[in-house]
Amino acid sequence: MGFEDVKKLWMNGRLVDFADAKVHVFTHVIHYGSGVFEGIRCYKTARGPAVFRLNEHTERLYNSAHIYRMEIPFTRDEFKAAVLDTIRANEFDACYIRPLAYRGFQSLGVNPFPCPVDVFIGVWKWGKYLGPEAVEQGVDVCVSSWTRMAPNTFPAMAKTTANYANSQLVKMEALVNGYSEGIVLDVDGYVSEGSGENIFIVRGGKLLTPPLGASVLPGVTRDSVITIARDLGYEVQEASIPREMLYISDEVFFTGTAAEITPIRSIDKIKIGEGKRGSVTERLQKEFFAIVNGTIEDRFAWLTPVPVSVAAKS
Ligand code: PPE
Repeated sequence: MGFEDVKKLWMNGRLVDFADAKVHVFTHVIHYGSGVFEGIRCYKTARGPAVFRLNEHTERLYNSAHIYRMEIPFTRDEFKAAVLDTIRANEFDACYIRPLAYRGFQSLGVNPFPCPVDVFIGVWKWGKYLGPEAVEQGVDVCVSSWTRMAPNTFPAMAKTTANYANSQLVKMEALVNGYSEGIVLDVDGYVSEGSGENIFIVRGGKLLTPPLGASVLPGVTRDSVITIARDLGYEVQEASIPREMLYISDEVFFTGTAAEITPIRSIDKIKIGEGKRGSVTERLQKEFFAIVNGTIEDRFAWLTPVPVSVAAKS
């Protein structure tokens, strides 16, 4: 996985050695999925490492905690500074960032209230999520036999560890059947998302993506792609997508922090479009990667540079 070069993690306000970043087995989150988290990427640019949409990820983390009645014991500014500190302490020029706020060690039993809210931030080098070729070649996926959690069961707008029980069922089923990923339908049978990605379809030059009511995570990459696409002159709509519309789309792609923009070339062994990355997907990828890698102007102010002179606490 590439944890070998991770030197430090941030835990509850201080940087600790990788080997010391441990929790007790009686920690509440292990038993009851009482954690909220983020996945963020830091990209290498000519002007040094830069974190992609740190403000939006921070906001979503605090929103997830709010939904679960968790008080994160750090301000948003302290949290953001901690993310930058952690990257710097590891001397990474590019990495994946995993913050997690969770109910800690105090007592067991479903009631989480007696447990403290602990926070850690880990970083590591994470390459291409769905394989090294995926971003150019596209991936072969299936529609899952599992359904995404229904509204008013597990809130999809909260990125909680508990939601990933459903994601794991989707992912494992896809993998054992020889697919890279599964697309999961919502409780009404409409397209929701991938186990760890949002999804877009392209038909007649127009983009469609499921609305937030379809039990999707409000993806930061989803929002970025909507913004970039509109800026480039494409029409984008949030709309319910019936399963069969996937098969007759010109292009389908996943978006996510880990997956970035990954084309889908077949679904349930049905070829999508030409069976390879489509031109709209490629155009969006080109713009997205140019922004995150800092080779064109950061016109939406999405990058936070990692300052070279932050004093790392230890
Ligand atoms: N839906 C789900 C279920 C999801 O997990 C992610 C991110 C997204 C959509 C896209 O959201 P965003 O990253 O904000 O664009 N999945 C994260 C975790 C993947 C993992 O295996 O862990 C990620 O991409 O970081």
